[in-house]
This record gives sequence, C-alpha cells and structure tokens, in this order.
Amino acid sequence: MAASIRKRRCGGHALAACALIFVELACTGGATPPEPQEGTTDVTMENSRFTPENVTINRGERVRWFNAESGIYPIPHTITSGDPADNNEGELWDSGSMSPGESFTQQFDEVGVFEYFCEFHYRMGQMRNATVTVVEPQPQP
Ligand SMILES: [Cu+2]
Repeated sequence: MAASIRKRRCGGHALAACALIFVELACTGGATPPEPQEGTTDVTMENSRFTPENVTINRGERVRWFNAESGIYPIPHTITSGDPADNNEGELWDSGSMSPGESFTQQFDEVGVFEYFCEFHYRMGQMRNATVTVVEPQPQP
C-alpha cells in the first residue's frame, strides 16, 4: 500500500518537471541571447519589432542585434541601413538574412543619426525608421 502511494508521488513530480521544461522552451524558443558586452548596446528583434527602436551610443561603440523570434515559424530579419524611400538601402551596412538565434554587430565611428530597417518586414509598417544615434563621448566627471 505504502509503495503504491510513493509511486504515485513520483509520477506527479515527473509531470511537474515536464511542464517546467515546456514553459522554458516556449519562452526562449531555445535561442539564448548573447552575453552583455562592455561598449555594446543590445537590440532585440521579436514579434517583428526592434526593442528598443531607438538607441543612443557613444562614438566608437557598437550595437548588437539579436533575432529572438520564437514562434512556430523561424522568422528571419535583416538589419539594413537607411530607408527604402531614400534609395540608400544598405549603403552603410547590411546584415543579410538573420535566422532566430543569430546576432549581428555594427560599430559606429561617426557621430550622427543612422536610420535602419528590415528588408523583409518594412512593408508591413513595422521594423522601419529605427535609429542609432551616435554622440561624442562626454568626459567623465
Ligand atoms: Cu524583419
């Protein structure tokens, strides 16, 4: 009798463990974001949006984009400089197609506001007019 109760308890634990693993996979899609890096600002691509859409960095620093899409379909994105309306697409940089789990890093050595978009999704009115603003580093007080 006691043995049968113990067995049932074990079954319950196994089920709980399965549920936990499932939740974890659903949240991350199995793709692990890269470790944070000094002088690198991270932008995530998820649900066909850039988060955050606008970042400000110091001249000489980097932006790293990570494709964190985790849905049933592996949605690719691009990080393409410029804007389709300005005929300057990809003049400064172009990541090419990035699958979920991939990242792309770009260093910015000039001050200015740099627009970018995703070649695959800007027509949906999303993933367009995102910006990297590069400023002159301020001396530390
Ligand atoms: Cu896209």
